[in-house]
Amino acid sequence: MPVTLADVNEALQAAGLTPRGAFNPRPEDGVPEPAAGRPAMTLVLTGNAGPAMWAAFSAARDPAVELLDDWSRDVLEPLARSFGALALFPFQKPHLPFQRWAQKAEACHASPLGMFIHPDHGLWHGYRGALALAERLALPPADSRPRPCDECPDRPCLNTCPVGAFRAGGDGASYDVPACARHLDSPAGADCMALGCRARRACPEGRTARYQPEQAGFHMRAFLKSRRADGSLD
Ligand code: B12
Ligand code: SF4
Ligand code: SF4
Repeated sequence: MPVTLADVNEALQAAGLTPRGAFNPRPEDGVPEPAAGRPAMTLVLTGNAGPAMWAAFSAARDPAVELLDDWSRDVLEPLARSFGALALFPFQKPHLPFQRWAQKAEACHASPLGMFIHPDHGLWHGYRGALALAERLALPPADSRPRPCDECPDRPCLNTCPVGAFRAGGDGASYDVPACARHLDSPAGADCMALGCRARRACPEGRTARYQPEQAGFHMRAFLKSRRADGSLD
């Protein structure tokens, strides 16, 4: 029986991951070949939107000491092999253009913060990996819902950061990473550290998809740790 998108999505969900759309790539999309001489004909994205991924990760691993990236690799690599696919990750280097791919796979759009916004999940979603298949799977029509930011004249996300880390007109390129990291590393940053980025929380979209404090704190600690490691706090 040929593989279908429903088969792949079912396996992802069983592993605690949320299917995040799929598309049939072109060479300019830069999707690595699943096997030598066999170009990727389908890319299936996966990640988190809603509580499923955090529930699966925190049940399988101790979030106080274990890395989400390690769990993602351990879950996705065998799953990819079972479909003859290549597993790709947002954290692998050189960085793969996951956000460009997301725009082709789902109704995802760049927000003024750089993070992508989705009509259902707002800013509260992410990517844990993708499966590149040499087979061309039949896909549903693209979801062409518009960017929520176009109907948001006040743009509260841009004036809520206590250190003004995001500038109007930004596309992520104007995100002042050192200012953000220094704030998070100070007592005044306790609110962002415990509940997640205040600018992200100001967005009215996808409120029900907001990360719970346990997950929000986990991501913020991982972010601050990585900033310490790359010298952003020096
Ligand atoms: C490098 C990186 C960062 C860097 C630098 C960003 C920069 N200014 O360049 C730093 C470390 C600062 C960063 C921070 C964060 N990031 Co980041 N980051 C990445 C990473 C690994 C690579 C981006 C890249 O260079 N891609 C290569 C280019 C060629 O791909 P692209 O798709 O064409 O590039 C797009 C992005 O670079 C985007 N972009 C540009 N600048 C920025 C800045 C920010 C903050 C973001 C989120 C995106 C963004 O615009 C490009 C055009 O579409 C991606 C994963 C990935 N592989 O894409 C995650 C990713 C973009 N980050 C993500 C997130 C969630 C964050 C954080 C919110 C982490 C957190 N706390 O949870 C923080 C923001 C801190 C905060 N205030 O909360 C998510 C975004 C999910 C979404 N909803 O869109 C991604 C996709 C990772 C994931 N696993 O889902 N990030
Ligand atoms: S607050 Fe408005 S402009 Fe900012 S991300 Fe949310 S919908 Fe977009
Ligand atoms: S985490 Fe806090 S300091 Fe950093 S950008 Fe978001 S609101 Fe600003």
